[in-house]
Amino acid sequence: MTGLADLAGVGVDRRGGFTRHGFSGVDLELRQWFAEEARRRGLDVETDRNGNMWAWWGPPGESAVVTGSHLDSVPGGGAFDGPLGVVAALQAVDLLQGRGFTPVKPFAVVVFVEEEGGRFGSGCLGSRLLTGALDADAARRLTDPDGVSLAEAARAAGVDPTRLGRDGDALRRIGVFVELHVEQGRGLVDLGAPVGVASSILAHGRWRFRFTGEGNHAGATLMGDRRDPMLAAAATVLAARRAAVDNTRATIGRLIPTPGGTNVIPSRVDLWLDARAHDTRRTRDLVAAIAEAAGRAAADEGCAVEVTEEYYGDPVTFDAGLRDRLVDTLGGVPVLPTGAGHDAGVLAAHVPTAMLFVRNPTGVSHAPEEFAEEADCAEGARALADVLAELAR
Ligand code: HGY
Ligand code: MN
Ligand code: MN
Repeated sequence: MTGLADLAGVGVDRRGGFTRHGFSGVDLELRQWFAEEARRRGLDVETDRNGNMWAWWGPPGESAVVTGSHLDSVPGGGAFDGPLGVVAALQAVDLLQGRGFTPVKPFAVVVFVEEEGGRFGSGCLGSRLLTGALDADAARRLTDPDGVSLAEAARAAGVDPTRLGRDGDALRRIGVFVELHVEQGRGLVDLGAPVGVASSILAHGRWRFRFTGEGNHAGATLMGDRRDPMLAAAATVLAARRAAVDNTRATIGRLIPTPGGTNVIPSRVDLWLDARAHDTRRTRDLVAAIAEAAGRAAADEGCAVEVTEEYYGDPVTFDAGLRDRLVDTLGGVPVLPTGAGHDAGVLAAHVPTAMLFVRNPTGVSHAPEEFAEEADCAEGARALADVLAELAR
């Protein structure tokens, strides 16, 4: 897809894949690309108080038909998670304009900021600020690994941090939201279909486990004299694996020792748990079991542990009427759940929301190997155009 090719050189991570974080220099390049692409199509671009970008086809208005996704990525992420939804939205505008279609309802393409939470740790940052799901003061205090606050980063990107917060005007403008996304899983592959419609999203959240012990010398400290937080952290990683049963999911992809020297017993180890399940109770039970194991492991090593919830999203069931209307418009396509969170999942609590998925041949995502065939991406853009025409007429 041409749009994705435009972005192939933006935010390339030397470890593989892409690292594109919100309000970063890379994000600025992505924003400039989106604004140029939108203006080339005669769309009027504005940035809302939370840094989300809106490209309006015709005058902004309430009850708009809105589509779009995000451009940021996880560290070392793939090329499709997020950008495919934005590129497909722009291509859907091309298709509709090519058909001589003019939306009767207000119509916008949106790019939400920092959906992955890769920089500030809080997922769906832009959409949760917009809906009020994330408190503005708490957001302003978020910091990245270098200690830069969201307020500082937003200001550097031209977004006034004092205005971050619930945006009732923007929310009222959304009549319906449809997000196209590369499937993160093998549902469509196994069904042999290029496009599908989402039914639901797992409950999911992120918790920081901070283990503190006693920093010391790797050679001069006998094993029996240590209070090594790395051992408690390691035991917790294994406990998370054991606790994740009955289709619940526990992942620890990020673990940071302080100070992090090869010949240094760390004084502190931070790890982050991503936990997911079909409902809130099972998600919180999973986290509680892992936290209990962490407490035991810390005590065994003469260490302490502090667990902090950094983000939580309830399970989502998409609007059944809208879901079925999309399936009908597309002549009957599969309906399938997802284990991945999305801005659409945040908006679903406020406005009728739906998602379209594009087949991912391997199902792999959040990795450089993430992929979707050109033909399936084009099929997705056509499906999105058909759905938007149906909704905007
Ligand atoms: O983490 C997720 O599920 C999404 O990709 N942000
Ligand atoms: Mn993602
Ligand atoms: Mn995504």
